[in-house]
Amino acid sequence: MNRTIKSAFAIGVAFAAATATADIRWDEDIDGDLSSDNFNPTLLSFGPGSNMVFGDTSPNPNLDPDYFTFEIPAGYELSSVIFEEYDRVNEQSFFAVEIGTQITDLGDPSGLLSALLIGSVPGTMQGDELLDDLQNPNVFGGFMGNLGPGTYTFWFQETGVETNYGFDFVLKPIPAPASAAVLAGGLLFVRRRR
Ligand SMILES: [Ca+2]
Ligand SMILES: [Ca+2]
Ligand SMILES: [Ca+2]
Repeated sequence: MNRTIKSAFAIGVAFAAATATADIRWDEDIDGDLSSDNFNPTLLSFGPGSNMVFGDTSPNPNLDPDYFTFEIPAGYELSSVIFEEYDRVNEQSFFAVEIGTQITDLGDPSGLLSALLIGSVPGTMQGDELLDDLQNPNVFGGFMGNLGPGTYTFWFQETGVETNYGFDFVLKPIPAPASAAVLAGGLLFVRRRR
């Protein structure tokens, strides 16, 4: 490889590495344990596109629940939640979300937007999309469509075994309503006819 190609390649690799790490918003191996206090979740800063969160949880010696909060800015929506990492195949881990900056009551699911068990049923395993399961959960709650602008607190825990896990929360611009697009097209058409 000549020098020019080599340096271009090195820049390409450096850029790829930078973009690959830029969307990791929290990694417990580097950033420490996500809050175990449901009233004071770890506040994460998310941006458009991919927002990855990696952690681990253990039932011993004390249960390590992980709570984190993020804001979906105006004009954006949560369009996908990918179960990026999960190193257990026969376990069911608990995953829940509440609107706002805390999980209000650990013993009462009625404050939750959605609560589900993930990890062992096809469609909820490593690499799978979880937004559909959040919409139609197997424990409690549910909602229609994508999650719009606002503040949300997520809760993940596994009471049986130690588990590594990772999620990718994808924020995308809210598409313009089809009727607005049709209207805009119609106005354009009228203007052109004049
Ligand atoms: Ca924790
Ligand atoms: Ca943890
Ligand atoms: Ca799914």
